[in-house]
Amino acid sequence: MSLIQIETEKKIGIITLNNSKKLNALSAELVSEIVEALDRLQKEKIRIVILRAPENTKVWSAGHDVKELPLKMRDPLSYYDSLEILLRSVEEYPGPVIAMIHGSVWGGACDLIMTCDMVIADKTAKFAMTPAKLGVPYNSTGILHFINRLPINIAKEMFFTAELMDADRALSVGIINHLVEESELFSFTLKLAATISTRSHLSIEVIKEQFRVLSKAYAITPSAFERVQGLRRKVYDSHDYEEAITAFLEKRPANFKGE
Ligand code: KFV
Repeated sequence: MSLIQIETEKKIGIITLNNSKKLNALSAELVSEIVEALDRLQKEKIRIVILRAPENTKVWSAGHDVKELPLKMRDPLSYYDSLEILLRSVEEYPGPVIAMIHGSVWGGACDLIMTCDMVIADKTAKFAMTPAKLGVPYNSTGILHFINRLPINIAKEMFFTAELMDADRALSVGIINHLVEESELFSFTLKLAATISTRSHLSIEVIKEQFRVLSKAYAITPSAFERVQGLRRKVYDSHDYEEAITAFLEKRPANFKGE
């Protein structure tokens, strides 16, 4: 059975994450369905996509499937990790991908909505960036998504506290483009997408690509890159990483030692 639903309405693609039993955790299986859906919509020349969860869901997505993170000694967020594949596929979609948010958004799902081109949400929306709860050394492209979107002090607060940020604050710091009534969430998002669909697809496709290329135009030296990878490795080789993943699986708080 499929973990997502795909519809098209007035040449707008709508992908609904539909695995509420697993709180839409971004498992390799769910991710591959989303990536395939994006490929299919692209082939059908659908120029705008809305990414949503079912109505009345409490959790939009619980983020990376923690049960699929390596337990130890391996980079949990390397280039071919399913989350990374999904983020690139959203970034490279040749038209806007709009995140429509009702409910809470956790960890990798928070990175996903930061990677979407726009975010429309209602008051139930909440956002938490949780790697420090799970001892995860976040990856550099992921950090960059936040640097590009938020003031650095706000991004740091999200990463350091791993607390949920409510919809009003998320609007004021710029995570959300529009905060709308729950009853109007879908109609508002669809109307925004419909407006965009009257503009030049070609122009929008190229402008999106320009934003993507330019927002990544940070050159670092090979040794700086290797240093960052080395620092990250210290984290995923640590007691704390193994302890935090084990603690999640055992449903208990992690006991961090700082090593
Ligand atoms: N991965 C795998 N399983 C998950 C999960 C996740 N991210 N989140 C929840 N589950 C499982 C959970 O273990 C339980 O399984 C079921 O979903 C319902 O969760 O086998 P079980 O016992 O049925 P509950 O009971 O925790 O649900 P609830 O009390 O309603 O709480 C919901 C929520 C979202 C507050 C809680 O499940 C939660 O805190 N989940 C973890 C959220 C999170 O920290 N996500 C970040 C994952 S790490 C990540 O994305 C990245 C990239 N990173 O770097 O850290």
